Amino acid sequence: MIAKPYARRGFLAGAGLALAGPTIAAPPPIADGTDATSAKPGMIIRNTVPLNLEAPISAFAEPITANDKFFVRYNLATPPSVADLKDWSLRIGGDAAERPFQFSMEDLRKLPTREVVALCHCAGNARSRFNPQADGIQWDEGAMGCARWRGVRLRDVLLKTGFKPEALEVVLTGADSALNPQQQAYAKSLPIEVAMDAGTLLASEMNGQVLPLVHGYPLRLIVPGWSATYWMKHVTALELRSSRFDGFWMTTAYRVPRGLFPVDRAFVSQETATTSPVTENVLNCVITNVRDGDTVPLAGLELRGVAWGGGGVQSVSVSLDDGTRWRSAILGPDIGRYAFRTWRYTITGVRPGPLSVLVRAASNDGQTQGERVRYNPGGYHYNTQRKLTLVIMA
Ligand SMILES: Nc1nc2c(c(=O)[nH]1)N[C@H]1C(S)=C(S)[C@@H](COP(=O)(O)O)O[C@H]1N2
Ligand SMILES: [Mo]
Repeated sequence: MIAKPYARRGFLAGAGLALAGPTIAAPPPIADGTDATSAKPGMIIRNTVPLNLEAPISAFAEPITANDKFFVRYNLATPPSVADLKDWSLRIGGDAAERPFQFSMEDLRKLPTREVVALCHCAGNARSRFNPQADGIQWDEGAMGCARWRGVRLRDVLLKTGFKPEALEVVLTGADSALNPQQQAYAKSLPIEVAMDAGTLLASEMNGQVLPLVHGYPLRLIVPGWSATYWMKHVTALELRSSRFDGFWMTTAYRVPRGLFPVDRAFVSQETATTSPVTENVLNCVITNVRDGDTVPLAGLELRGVAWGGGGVQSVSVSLDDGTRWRSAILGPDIGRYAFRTWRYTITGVRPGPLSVLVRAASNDGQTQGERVRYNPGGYHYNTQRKLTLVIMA
């Protein structure tokens, strides 16, 4: 397949409305993009081109992940620079749009703002735990972060443009470009109902700061509860379509065997007989204060971590006898259904020597993390209950 970059097609090519956008506040220095790796000390460098930085597990000691400890994921080689974005605008069109429109940052500022605390979770997080090895970046558990996002509702933007009853999907395109001309621009579609959901935002702030460059300056999509693959950074175009979008990043990448990961709301127009698109984040948890094989003192021994997904965390439990008995961990405050939920568990009544620990979460929608690894070739949605061995010192 010779893939045409999506951004060169259709209405985008002809959008000549060159509105001189007002100046957009500059992003904070960690985001100037010139030296992103050194500007985020302590990150695990998985790749430099494209830039892929993983957070150390200690970044999740708090339920909100700091901007300078927030993972960075790019699919394409060349993310835009601040200079590339100086004439930024958001163009809206497509066959199902009532009237094509071009928003400047000033136009967007006239819309009411909303805030949401939500987890940005790469569907390939913890991919390195699949055996046999799955294709893609071999993330450990740090390709995620939970932030407070502020912006406008995508819904309000779409209502301004208006759309026809046959609108089926909204395609979002980012400003980054590929090195290889055969590679398609990064574009993802959403079902119109998800695009119109009151929780779906176009965010320009992250944790009270102007959105950092590497996190999508000046505007990125937030889809609470859905995989970060949809959270388009540097979003420059929205296309309202009456038909299924068949770009590479929808039909080839980010797909899982049909039925392997049941979801609450299927993305019906993107289903095939054999595969489904990755959509909702699955129920999951991690342990953040100890790693497998750590030697730890017996006195005051506590496990801590975060859990998420499955429409909200109901409980987290720990087993110290390979799954025979489970005891409840103490949950931290509920800061939002799509946010991290912190948990902790005090270990008592154990002896010095090796100790096997299992942790699993249960969700409001009735799921419990299982022992079985749901292997899939793309290495998505790793969510097996967590297991580690500690060496207890007297
Ligand atoms: N423009 C653009 N947006 C993008 C991507 C990208 O490559 N380009 N990658 C997506 C993927 S796969 C992930 S996991 C998240 C990562 O967001 P972050 O870098 O802010 O952590 O961005 C998403 N949005
Ligand atoms: Mo991702």
